Amino acid sequence: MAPSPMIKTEVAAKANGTSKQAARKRFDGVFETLRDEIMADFTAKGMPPDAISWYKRNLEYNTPGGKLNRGLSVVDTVAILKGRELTEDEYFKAALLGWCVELLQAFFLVSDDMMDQSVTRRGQPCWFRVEGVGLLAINDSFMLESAIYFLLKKHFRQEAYYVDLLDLFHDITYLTEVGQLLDLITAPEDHVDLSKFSLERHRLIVVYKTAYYSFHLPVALAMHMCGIPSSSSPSSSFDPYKAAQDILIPLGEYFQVQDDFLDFAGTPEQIGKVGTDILDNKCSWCVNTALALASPEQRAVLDANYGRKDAEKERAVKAVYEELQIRERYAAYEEGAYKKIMGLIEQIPETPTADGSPVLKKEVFKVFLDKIYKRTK
Ligand code: DMA
Ligand code: MG
Ligand code: MG
Ligand code: MG
Repeated sequence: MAPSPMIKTEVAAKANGTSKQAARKRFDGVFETLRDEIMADFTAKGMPPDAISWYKRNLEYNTPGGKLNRGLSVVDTVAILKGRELTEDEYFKAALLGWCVELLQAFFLVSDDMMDQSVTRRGQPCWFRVEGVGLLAINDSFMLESAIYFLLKKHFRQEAYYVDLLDLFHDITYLTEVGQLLDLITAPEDHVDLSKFSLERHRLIVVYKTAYYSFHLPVALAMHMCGIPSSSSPSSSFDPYKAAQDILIPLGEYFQVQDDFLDFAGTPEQIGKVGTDILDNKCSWCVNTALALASPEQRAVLDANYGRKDAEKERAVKAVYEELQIRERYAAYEEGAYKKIMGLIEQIPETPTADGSPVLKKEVFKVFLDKIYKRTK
């Protein structure tokens, strides 16, 4: 008997799952090599055993263990741009850049969890909450950041594009810090003022705090590694980095709206963290959408209960969200965002260059979009 289409799809999904697992395992293997390199250098500086085990634990607790979407996307993008399987050396270099993105993220997350007073991250206590860590986590976050520049120097110092990699990490770190600033000053802990919120303000925050480092950075790193020039030819005004950014920023905005929605609607088992946005007075997509729709009575409930560090008040806000059908609004937003981004991707030119150097490909962005579309974690 021929297998039903349903079973075929399940088989395909399983095969896909297995290859995803294999890709992750290979990528994890590179982390171990890089961690050993970082630790060998640290040890060679004459560090004592307690310092060695501290740094190692910091790296291991905070760097792997996430979804690794950002890191793996560097590898995927390099493979798509080259249009063939990567050599062992190319794979290692792409994965190394991927782990540098993950280290940058680890640096941001350790500090973000302290500033947001979060409880769990990736299904375990936030690093600063671990017994004996506390405020030392501030310095630990700096050391995660420094590991990026150690690795880049060790492996890319001789490449013509080394300075482009440094510029990218520096520029994007700054933009992300700007985003964290906007996020935090829009949501002061001791003063709730919902009139400061708007979807415009929200867009600005998420573009800076998430989109640049999560979406633009991995793709731009891969493009540099593949030798894509910043202008396709001296006579052309087409800049592939700008073209990529014009898609990746809206994509990142959509991703952070998902993060905001899941903070409200996801279970801790799903998302690996406990949502704190309502308690923390965050300028989240959910509250902005609710504010735009609320009746005067609902607005009064939001004003009296939002950002108050009180579980009962958090429940009152969530009840207003349900009344306003935030889940349905989100589903509609998601469909709209998907269509809009697909439209942008279709406009990317794929004209071959005269010298045969790699060009931007639509596939890079389609893979990204498919990875996050309808995500639940
Ligand atoms: C995190 O934003 C931003 C950075 C730069 C780490 P967030 O506080 O919404 O993230 P999370 O919900 O994961 O704490
Ligand atoms: Mg946070
Ligand atoms: Mg935050
Ligand atoms: Mg969040």
